[in-house]
Amino acid sequence: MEIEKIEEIYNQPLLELIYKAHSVHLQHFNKNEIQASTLINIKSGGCKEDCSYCSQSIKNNSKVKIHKLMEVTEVYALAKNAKKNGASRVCLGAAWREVRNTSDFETILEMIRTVKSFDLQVCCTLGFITKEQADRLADAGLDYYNHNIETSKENYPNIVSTHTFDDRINTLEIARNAGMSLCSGGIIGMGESIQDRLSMIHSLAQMTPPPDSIPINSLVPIEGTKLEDVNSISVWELIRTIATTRIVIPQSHIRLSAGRERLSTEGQALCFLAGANSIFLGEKLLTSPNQSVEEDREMLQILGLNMN
Ligand code: SAM
Ligand code: DTB
Ligand code: SF4
Repeated sequence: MEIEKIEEIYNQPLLELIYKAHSVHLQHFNKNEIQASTLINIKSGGCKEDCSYCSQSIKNNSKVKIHKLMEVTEVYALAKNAKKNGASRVCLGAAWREVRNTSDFETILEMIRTVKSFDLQVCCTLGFITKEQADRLADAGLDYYNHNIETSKENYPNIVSTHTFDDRINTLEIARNAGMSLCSGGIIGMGESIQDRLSMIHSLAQMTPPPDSIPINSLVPIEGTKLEDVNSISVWELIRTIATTRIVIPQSHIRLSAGRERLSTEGQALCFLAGANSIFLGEKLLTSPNQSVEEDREMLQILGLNMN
């Protein structure tokens, strides 16, 4: 779809936009179903990249604890808990620029097998990977590889200087060619223009096929990061972004991701009405808090949504 057409969709009257997005959603998904993934930060902090939003970059001054790779036994306990809470997928996140072929990589393969033993889907977000690593991850049973494009190609250099937008597209291709499903989306509320958001949606839509899972994060302004003082975007802009993504990319799961904690139940309900059908479940995202499992349970009950 041309970017001008995406712009028209984004700018239509809000209620019409939500109505159309909801209709598209119902054509492609079972109603009242929501997918839930639980994040585990298997390697925290100390990343050499300079992503300006990220608390785990050494180029930022946030007070995040630096931990080496977690033990497999910890992943076992956390995955067990995620299963108990009703998640269908566990996402293992590592604050790395890229995966190295040390014993850490073998440990990650073991973690993947551990998560799978609970009959959970597993996703990894480990930074850049080579073709050989992608094949080994897929062989270990990795279902999804997450690598967000974050923003538009045009805005990317304003947000990150240590790698490029095309580097990220290349990693996504490597993961896809190894047979894994893709999870890729971005962050809004980093000071980007509406045009940047449209361009990000356009880039996701142009992938063949688009990622199965599209996380829409709204910036969590973390103390010590370069973006700590950026004003939060309004929930209406978030709803517009979700609804436009739903209409342009009808068949993918759209995850209402970071930034959910600051939204009311009413705000989140509108995001679901606009086509979001996935959440992160659990007290913590990677380094910042998420809405609690108890609050999520209550919210899903009020809205009549079931986790699948
Ligand atoms: N290092 C890997 C990478 O960059 O792909 C994986 C970990 S990285 C922390 C995972 C994702 O978290 C990023 O791609 C970004 O979209 C999201 N993220 C990080 N900090 C955030 C923040 N402050 N607000 C919203 N999303 C954030
Ligand atoms: C994604 O798109 N968002 C998640 C996950 N994929 C890895 C991470 C959100 C991180 C929010 C900030 C933090 O907790 O540090
Ligand atoms: Fe953070 Fe990932 Fe960027 Fe490293 S590469 S600074 S972990 S977002």
